[in-house]
Amino acid sequence: MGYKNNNVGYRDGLLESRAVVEKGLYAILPHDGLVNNSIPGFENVRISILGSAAIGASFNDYIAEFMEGGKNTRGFGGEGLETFAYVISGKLKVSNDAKEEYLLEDGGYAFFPVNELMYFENAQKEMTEVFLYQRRYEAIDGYKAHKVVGNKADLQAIEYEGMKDVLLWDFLPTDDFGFDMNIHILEFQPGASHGYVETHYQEHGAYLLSGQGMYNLDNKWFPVEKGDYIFMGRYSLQCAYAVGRDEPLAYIYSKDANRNPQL
Ligand code: UGY
Ligand code: MN
Repeated sequence: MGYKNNNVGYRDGLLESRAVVEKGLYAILPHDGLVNNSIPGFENVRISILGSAAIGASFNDYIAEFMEGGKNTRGFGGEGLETFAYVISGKLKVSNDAKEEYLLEDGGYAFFPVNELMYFENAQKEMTEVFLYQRRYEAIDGYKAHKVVGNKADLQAIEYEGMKDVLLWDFLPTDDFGFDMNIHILEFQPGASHGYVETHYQEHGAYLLSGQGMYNLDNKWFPVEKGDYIFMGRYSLQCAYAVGRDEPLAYIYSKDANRNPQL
């Protein structure tokens, strides 16, 4: 059910949901509960706000479907904000005020540093699905971030913490204090899992790209699948088992990095 698969109207059974929202701690927003939002600048785009300050996140996440002619000519981001876009499927033209243009296809991504607005245009007739992120940049003296544009297919997958059936892709530099966050994809083959229950300061917003899993948040287990969104707040216990039969459990997620907690 839900607007994303055009399956709206009355359902056969009772209303029910897998959603959990523990503000500030963690949340699961299942795909069939997402709603279509209107956001200034986005035209012909079906977009849903996922993570935001209202749920306890220090960032905004969105899932966007650019329909035919879908665009944003007003600019995504703004004063003090850094932005990231990942094309799940389709073709998206991304540009900036300097009129630099990038064509992103499946797996394509773009990070624009603080204050550099991102403009979008669907570059095909069919729908283009995009995960979007923005956050207030935390600057430190002597370092700055730079624009990064690429495609997942050109990145080296890393075996995650010695596990052959768990792969990690890092989209932004991991050795540059100019960057105060990173975006990654983690992919677990069916049956694979984290090696331990993580407990850490950093927060995540994760959009599930494929598969099914059992996700542990705060020592409770939740079934999740492709199209769901998970927010993990600071110190939220977290780990997963991939339980789908056919496809790996994979998600794209953000993680703040390279900064000392504010006092
Ligand atoms: O990078 C991470 O902290 C990641 N392993 N967390 C997660 O998958 N929940
Ligand atoms: Mn983590």
